[in-house]
Amino acid sequence: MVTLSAQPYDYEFPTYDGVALIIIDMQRDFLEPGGFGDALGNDVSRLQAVVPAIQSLQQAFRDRNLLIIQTVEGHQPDLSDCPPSKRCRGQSALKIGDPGPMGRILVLGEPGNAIIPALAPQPGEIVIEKPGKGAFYATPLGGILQEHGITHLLFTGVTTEVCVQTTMREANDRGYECLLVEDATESYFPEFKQATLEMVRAQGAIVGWTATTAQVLAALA
Ligand code: C5J
Repeated sequence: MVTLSAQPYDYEFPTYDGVALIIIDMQRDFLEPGGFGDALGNDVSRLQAVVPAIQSLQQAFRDRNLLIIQTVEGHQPDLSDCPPSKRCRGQSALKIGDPGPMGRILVLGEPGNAIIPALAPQPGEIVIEKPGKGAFYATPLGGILQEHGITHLLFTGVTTEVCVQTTMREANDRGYECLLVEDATESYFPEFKQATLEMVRAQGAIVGWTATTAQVLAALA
């Protein structure tokens, strides 16, 4: 059994092969000016801070040949998978599907919808396209995890309280042992990030564990 020092208590996994790194939505649409996050009025520069931590986890998983799954939030060009409730929410000038400086906002295949170059997947690595906030909804993620025999998920990415937390809760309900990497996730709202860290590990890890990148790397070493 491998023991990873975490909160609220040690996180344990039987084999490295059963652990996957999940990198949520590290896309230009959320991290760069002119994308979806910016259109909603957020300071997107805040999210850049976690890129080095995610890079170091990505490298550690690549070095060990362990499963890495990235997600991207985006919609089909005809917006058939975007409910009007989602498109209209926020009353912003630029809505999902509108042309922006990086192409159409939150549309799959547009330049702004791509994963940032610093975290670009290597050939063969899995990228899940998702129309919702949770990565299990309307995607093949569940089947892929089962095929690979995954039981433990390490979560990173943005934003902590929206797509990361939604996916972590979906995974927890499906029986996965989930850990959120504290300094590898970020929010436009620092207080929401802090609240998320506290709520997932409260009540004896009711949603899951939290640990730092250094603690995860120590367990992988
Ligand atoms: C949002 C996300 N915040 N990736 N998406 O709309 O968290």
